Amino acid sequence: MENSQNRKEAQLEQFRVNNFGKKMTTNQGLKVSNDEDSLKAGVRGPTLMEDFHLREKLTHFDHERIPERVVHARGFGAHGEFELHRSMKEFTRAKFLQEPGTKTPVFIRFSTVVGSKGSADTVRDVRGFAIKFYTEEGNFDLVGNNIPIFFIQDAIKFPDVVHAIKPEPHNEMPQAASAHDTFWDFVANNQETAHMIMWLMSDRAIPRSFRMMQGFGVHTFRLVNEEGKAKFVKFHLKPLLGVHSLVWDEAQKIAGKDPDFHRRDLWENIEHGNVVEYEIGVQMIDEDDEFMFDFDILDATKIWPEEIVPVRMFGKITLNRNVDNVFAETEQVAFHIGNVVPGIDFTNDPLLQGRLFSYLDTQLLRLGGPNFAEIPINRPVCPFHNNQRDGFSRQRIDVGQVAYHKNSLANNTPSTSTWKEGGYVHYAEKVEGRVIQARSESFNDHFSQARLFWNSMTGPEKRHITDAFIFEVGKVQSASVRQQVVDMFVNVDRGLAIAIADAVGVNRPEGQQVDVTASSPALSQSTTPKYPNTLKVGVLIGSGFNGKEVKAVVKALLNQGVAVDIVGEHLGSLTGADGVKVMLNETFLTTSPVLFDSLYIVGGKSKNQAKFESDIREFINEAYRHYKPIGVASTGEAIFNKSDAKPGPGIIIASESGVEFPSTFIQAITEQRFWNRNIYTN
Ligand code: HDE
Repeated sequence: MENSQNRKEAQLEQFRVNNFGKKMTTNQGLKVSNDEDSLKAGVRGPTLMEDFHLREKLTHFDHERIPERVVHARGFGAHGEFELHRSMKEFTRAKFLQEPGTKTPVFIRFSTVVGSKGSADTVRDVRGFAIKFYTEEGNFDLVGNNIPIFFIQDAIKFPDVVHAIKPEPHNEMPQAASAHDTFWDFVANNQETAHMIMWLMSDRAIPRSFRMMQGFGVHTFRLVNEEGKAKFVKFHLKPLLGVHSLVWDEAQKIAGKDPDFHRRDLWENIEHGNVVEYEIGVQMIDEDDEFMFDFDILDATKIWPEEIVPVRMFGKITLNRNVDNVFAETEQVAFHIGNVVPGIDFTNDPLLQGRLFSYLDTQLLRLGGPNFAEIPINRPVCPFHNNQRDGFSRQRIDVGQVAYHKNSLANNTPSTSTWKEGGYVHYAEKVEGRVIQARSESFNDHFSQARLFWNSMTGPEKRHITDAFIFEVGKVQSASVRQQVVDMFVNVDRGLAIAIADAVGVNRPEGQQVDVTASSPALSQSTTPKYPNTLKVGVLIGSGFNGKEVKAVVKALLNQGVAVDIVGEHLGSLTGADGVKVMLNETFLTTSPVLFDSLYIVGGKSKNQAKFESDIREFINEAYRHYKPIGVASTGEAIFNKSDAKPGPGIIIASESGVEFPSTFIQAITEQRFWNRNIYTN
C-alpha cells in the first residue's frame, strides 16, 4: 500500500507547474512582448480596450480572492503519512486499518477558530486539527480540534456561539479574541459552555507549537467491523514531543513580534527535516455499555476520562513535506466530517449531525460550486465514478451518452457495490421516538466535568486559568455580564469565582461549587513528555567571547537537536578572544526573547557597550519573567548580575562550582519552564 502515497504524489505532480526559465504567455498561450506598459494611443494618451493582456491580467487579479472560511479562516497545512502499527480489524472493516505497516497519505490543516485569515497565530483560541486520510476506499476526514470537547451541545447553536465570539458587529472589534462582552454574555447565558471555557482559559488554548498539541475527534463515532458489530469511539492524537504551551504575556507579545509564529515553526521544522509526529488511537465503549457512565456519551461537552476508558493507540501520523503553494493546497482543501469510509460511522450526537450538513454547504460558496472535489488536494487516490455532471469549473471530461441511474445503455453502470464488495452501508441503528425539539435530560450536567478538569490541574495550571479568566472577564465592559460570569463559575470552584470577582470589581458569588472530588491526571500537561530537540535557544553574544567555551556549548546543543540563533548587535561575523569566529543570524532588533525557549548569555564587547548590555538585560528580564531557562557563560555573568533575574530554578551559571555546564543547561532547556521561580522577589 506504499502505493497510495506514491499515487497522491503523482496526482499532485500532474498539476505542478514550474515557471522558472519559461517565456511569459497569456492564459491562451500567446507570447507576451510587453508586461510593463499598457497599450495607449500615444505615449501620454488613453489606454485602449484592445489591450487583451492588460484586461486578462487585471481581471484575474480582481478575482484572486475567495471567501475566507467562516470559522477556522487562519490555518496552515502540511503533507505526511499515516502508518498503521496495530491492526484494528477486530473493530473496523476500514481497509487502511487492517494490516500493520499499511501507509496512507495524509494532509493536515491546523487553524485558529475565531480570527480572520491574516490574524496572529498565538491568540487564545481552540486550534483546529483537520486530517484528510487519502485511503484506497476514498477520503476519510477527521476534522478535529486540540480540545476534546466543544462549547455547545447542539449544532443549531453554532451560529450563535460564533456570532458571539467573532468581533462585535457594530465596530468589528476585537480581532481574534474571546475577551469581550458578547462572548462572555453568551457564556453566562448558555451554561453548557462551562467545561469548554475551563479548557479555553487553560494553557491548551495557547500552544507552543502545532507540533506540541493533542488532537481530538471530539464527537463519538462508531467503528463497525466485518461482522457488522459496532463500538462507540472517540479519536485521539498525541504529539510525540509532548503537549507544551506558551505563557499568556508571551503569546500576546509574539502576536506582534511574529504573527506567523506557529506556521513558521511548522514550516521551518519540516524544511529542516525534523519530522512532526503524532500517535493516533481511539477510546472505545461497547454498545451495551452506552448508559453505564455518569455522562451521556452523545454529549460533545463531555470527555471520557482516560483513566476510565483508556486510549488504544493504533498508529502514527508523520508530517514530512511542506506544501508547494499555500493557496492551491491549504486554502483550497475542503474537509468534511461526512467523508468517511466503510467501517467508520456516525452517532446521534446532535452536534455531529449538524456538522454533517454544514461542511459541504459552506464549501459550495467558498470554492465556487459543486466541483471542488476535483481540485488536486481534494481528489481521492482511488478512482471515482458517478452520474454527477456539469457545474462551474468542471474539469473532468466525462465521455459517453449516459448520466443517469438505472440505465440499460451503459449496462447499468456505474454500478453500486454491496457491503461485501466494499460498498458503504450505513449502520443499521434502531431509532424510534417522537418528533420533538428538546434536549435529553442526560445532557443537563454542565459543571461536574468542568470541576473534574479544575481538580486535575496543578498549582501553576490553576494560576494560569485564574489569570486568564481575570484578563478576559476584566475586558468585559458590562458589569452585569461580569457578575453573571462569576455567579456561573462558582459552580466549578468557589475560590476561582472569588478570585475573579475580586479582580473584576463585582460581588463575590453566593453559591457553592458542585460536589466532585475526582480528578483525571491525563488532563494535566505537567506529566507530558519533554525533549530538548527542536526547542530554540538564543545565544546573546558580542566580540571577545571565550571561543572554546561557546563552541563546546553550541556543539552540545546542536547534538541534542536544539535549534540555535546567534544574536548580537549586527549581522555578519564576530571574533572571540581566542580568534574563534561566529556568524550572527539575528540582531537584538530583528528578534525578541519571546521567540526563544531559552537564552544562553555569552556577553562580550561591543562598540556601544552600554546599549549592548542593556539589550541583553532586556532579553534576560523577559525570558526570566516567562519562567524560561537561562544559561550563563563565564563572560556573561557580569551582565546577568545586573539584570532582574536571580540565581535559582532554571538559571544555569557556567562558573558556579559543581555545575556540569552543557549537560545541566540542556536538562533545563528540556524542562522548558520553571514555575517554582518566584519572579516577584527583588
Ligand atoms: Fe467546524 N466548521 N463546525 N467544528 N471545523 C468549519 O467548514 C461547524 C466543530 C473544525 O481546516 C467550517 O470548511 C458546525 C467542532 C475544523 O478547513 C464550517 C459546527 C469541531 C475546521 C464548520 C462545528 C470543528 C472547521 C468553516 C457545530 C471539532 C477547519 C469552513 C455543529 C471537532 C477545517 C469549513 C479546515 C471548519 C461548521 C463545530 C472543527 C462552517 C456547524 C465540534 C478543524 O462548515
